[in-house]
Amino acid sequence: MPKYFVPIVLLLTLFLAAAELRSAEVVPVAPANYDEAKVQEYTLPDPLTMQDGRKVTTAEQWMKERRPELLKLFEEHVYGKATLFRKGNKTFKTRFEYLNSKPVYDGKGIQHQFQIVWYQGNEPDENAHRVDVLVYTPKLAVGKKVPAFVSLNFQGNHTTDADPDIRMPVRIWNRSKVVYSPAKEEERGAQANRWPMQFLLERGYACVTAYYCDIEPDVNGGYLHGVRKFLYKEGEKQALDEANTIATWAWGLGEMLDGVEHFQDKLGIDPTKTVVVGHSRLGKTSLWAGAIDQRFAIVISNDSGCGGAALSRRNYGETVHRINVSFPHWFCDNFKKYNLDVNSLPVDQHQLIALAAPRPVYVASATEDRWADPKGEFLSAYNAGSVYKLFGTSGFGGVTEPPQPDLSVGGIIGYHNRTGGHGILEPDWKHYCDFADKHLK
Ligand code: GTR
Repeated sequence: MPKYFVPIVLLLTLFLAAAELRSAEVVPVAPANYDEAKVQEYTLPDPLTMQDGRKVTTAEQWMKERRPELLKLFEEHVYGKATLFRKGNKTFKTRFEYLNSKPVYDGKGIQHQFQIVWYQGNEPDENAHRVDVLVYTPKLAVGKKVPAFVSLNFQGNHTTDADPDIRMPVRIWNRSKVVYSPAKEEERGAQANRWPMQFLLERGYACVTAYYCDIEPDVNGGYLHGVRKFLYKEGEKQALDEANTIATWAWGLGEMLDGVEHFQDKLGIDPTKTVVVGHSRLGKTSLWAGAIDQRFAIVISNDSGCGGAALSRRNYGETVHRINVSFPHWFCDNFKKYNLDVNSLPVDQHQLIALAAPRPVYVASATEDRWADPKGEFLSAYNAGSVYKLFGTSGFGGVTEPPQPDLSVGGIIGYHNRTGGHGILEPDWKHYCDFADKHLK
């Protein structure tokens, strides 16, 4: 063997490894495009064509074959499988503990609080993981039950309403480092403009909310500080197609619904009439929750953008590459494979909207929220229509063009584009109540 052979092979290997690293991770993220003329051409995968090429022509075929196939593709390539949360694999238990109630808003409603307790062993010990759930229910005739919105909040239950008795989270998690600080009294009601509790009570809806970081902190590496601490040991690497934070929060929404079912008489909520709704990253979460848990009667996405309602194939605003670099802990690791080649993704987000079928589904954008790509969100809603047609429903109600701002359009798939920026405000909630009135009451 020539004496330079070994060093040359070594150098070559090092060079190739470095090149690999560069292409996989270090390619700079392209600046966001906001020019419609620069949106590249794309072909959307057809919701009604099976992977083996067969056409889906009946509602039954959709439910039995295509829906499970798509769900699996979304699990494997986008959100991750929640295998470890499923019965039979679950290494922890769930218990619900009712805490308290009192009248609110001059007797218009009742505030309830309960806890979801996740624990191992016979009884919850100091390692148990607890999530406070806050519920506002309209005052009702005894024995009556109302529909409810089920939704996670960003900053703690105490920020949704200024009421002094709302329990504060033990930890408010930082979103860039795995550190937390205590909640503060002055934060009470700080997010009340996103949670018009009195309005919802007057419209006859209950609202069920919990702090999303109570389920699991929203930070890379935070998974050992939420419910997934029961699933992994420190340093243990999860599989490329395993659930990450969005799938964990989505599963958590299902646990909240279990709690509602458990306490339905006390809370006065009809668990067959729940609307899962979320804003932004929590809108991505509500769409996924509605897909994996068909007990949610209506699914709503508010300004969810990339990885939510917006089509992944449209390079407008936030892209798959950008989101995976900024938030590596949100989606399963397989999703990162599409950073530089989004057209090879076997699914796109209109198929996620279609996973709500035949249930009513609603997508909302905001005119100035270009990062979330309002047009891409509209197109998802539009392209989900073919699936709803299988069920003989109104689908998108014949809508073909994005509507003027603030107008709610559609059929069993609804859509609006609120004037203004990224947020979930009373005008959005008004449309959600109108939509739910139409489909639930
Ligand atoms: C942004 C992110 C969006 C959206 C938003 C939010 O930074 O790029 O995808 O999720 O955060 O959740 O507020």
